[in-house]
Amino acid sequence: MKIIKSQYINLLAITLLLIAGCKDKNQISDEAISLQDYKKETSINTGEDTGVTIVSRGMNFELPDQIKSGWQKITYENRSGDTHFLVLEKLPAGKHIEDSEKEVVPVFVDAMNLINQGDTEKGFKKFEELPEWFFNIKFLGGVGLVSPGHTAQTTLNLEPGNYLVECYVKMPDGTFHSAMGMLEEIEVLPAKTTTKEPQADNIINISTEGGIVLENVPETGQQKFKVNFLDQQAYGNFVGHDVNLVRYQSVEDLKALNDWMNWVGVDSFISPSPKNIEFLGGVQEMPEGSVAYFEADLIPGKYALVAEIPDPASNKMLATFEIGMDKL
Ligand SMILES: [Cu+2]
Repeated sequence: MKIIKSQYINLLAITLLLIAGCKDKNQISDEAISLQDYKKETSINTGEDTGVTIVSRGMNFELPDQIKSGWQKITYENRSGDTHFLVLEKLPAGKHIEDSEKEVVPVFVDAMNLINQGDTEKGFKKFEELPEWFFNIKFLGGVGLVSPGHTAQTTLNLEPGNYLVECYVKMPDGTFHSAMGMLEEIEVLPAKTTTKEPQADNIINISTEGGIVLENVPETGQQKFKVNFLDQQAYGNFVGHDVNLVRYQSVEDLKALNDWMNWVGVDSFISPSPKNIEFLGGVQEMPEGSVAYFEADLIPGKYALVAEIPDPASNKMLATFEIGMDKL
């Protein structure tokens, strides 16, 4: 097996390694108990018409074990003090989070230890021990970045399967949130919802060449955005482009935002996120040809649509717009 079979390898390398060695079961026992209770209460919430709600109160996701496939409106309530997102990573058939922990995580722990010790070559060679199925994980959307105290809605047409649900924003010391408990599994059932594809007020096209293009200026109030993934590719941070809606105050804020969006950067993609930046959701990366929707309640102000890639501005993936400024 070649070392680099997937452009996602390094991202997954780091994100999956985190599971190991980091979760102190004693420390999180109280949280784990309450999460279990929550799951009991919500396991019947499979998202029929009303959609599914996922909540973070700390470094966690409270979510049902199973949801229906088809069009699903995911409401993500970030009740924690940190910025998060959630990306859905479809596992190959028959694979579960336990398989990742058993077959993938140890490889990454060993590899990253070697890399951290300065033996980069040996470290990367370690990745050859990854199981074949690891390279068949698919990123199929999710909710964009959401600032503390905000709730965001994203609607996806989900295909059945088992998914990892992950946030890999970083702690101030560089530890990924997935290592702190923000990695879960959810099963998308063959049974479909009766939910119809949403109608959008605004169209966003995203592509490698064109960047992020907003076809019209949104109005104030509750707005629905349709995101068309015209193509997809991996960037210098090993992930593909996505769309995140941001409210900001000044041009200086945009510079900080542009620097922050690259998780590979030592000082970037760390919560708390830059001041004066409010993340309002969006759609995580999806394959070429995919379509997804997100909603936001827009008040008069300055907004940007930004992708989670290195230097989004130079890739035409930091698009700004203003609404209702005359009403301020
Ligand atoms: Cu997070």
